[in-house]
Amino acid sequence: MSRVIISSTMDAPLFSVRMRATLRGRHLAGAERIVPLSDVSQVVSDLMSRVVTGADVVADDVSCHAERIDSDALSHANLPDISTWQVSDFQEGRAVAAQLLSRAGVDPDVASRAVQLLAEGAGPGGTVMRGAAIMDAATGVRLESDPSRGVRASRMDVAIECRRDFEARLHRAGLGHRRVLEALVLAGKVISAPGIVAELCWSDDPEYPVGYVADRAHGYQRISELKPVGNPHGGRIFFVKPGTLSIIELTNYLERHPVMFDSLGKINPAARWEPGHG
Ligand code: PML
Repeated sequence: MSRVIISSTMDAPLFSVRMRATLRGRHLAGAERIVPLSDVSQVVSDLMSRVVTGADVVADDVSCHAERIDSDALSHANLPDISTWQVSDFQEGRAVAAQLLSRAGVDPDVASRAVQLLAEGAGPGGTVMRGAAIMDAATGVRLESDPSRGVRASRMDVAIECRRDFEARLHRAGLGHRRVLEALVLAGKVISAPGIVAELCWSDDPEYPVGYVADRAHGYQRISELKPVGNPHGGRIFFVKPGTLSIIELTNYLERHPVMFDSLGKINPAARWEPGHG
């Protein structure tokens, strides 16, 4: 029975629905989904209602855009395994992040500098970037063409028939916050990109100190604290192995190539980080 539903949903035309909210030109919130046409209006309404009911800061410009996806171009992929490292404070969290990055193949010195860069604000003059920085994993050279906009990973989602099950499994594991699934899906797409070695991320939401390092071999590795609560700095850095893809091709893949996830990886219980794990 469920097979019939899955195949009929998969055959329906799919739309990428993307919401973005700004205040005086500054990015406030964004979210996106890939859904069949029949779900577009509900998803538009869900995404728009986040802006109304969400933060204490009210946006002055909100746009929601729906665009048909070319189903022949759609890739299917598996979400990475999830682990959570409990650390005592953000300083330890940042040291763990640097170790996880170097375990993934980022030069150790580049890894430490990258953590510091995100802590200080990777945009011009220490501002928070709108998208992600792209960094050469061996040299630390910044490669994105616009250092204030960066690159925005986009056009990825969980297959609609899997969403409820994934949300329920994450909820049972204590990972029901919507940021977890959203970040997991984004990281899943980023580490599927040719030439990507790892991703480092923590939120610019002052109330959300959790962040992660993701790489293909070790999955989505959450770190319980990467900044003190109240700190508005955050962002993403994508580390690349030089010479795999041109930055134009990589950016095009990350921003435009649609990826749908139809399986959730293993969810490991949270564990304390002990020296030697790396
Ligand atoms: C989590 O796994 O708890 C999400 C961490 C990163 C959140 C990034 C963001 O929402 O901006």
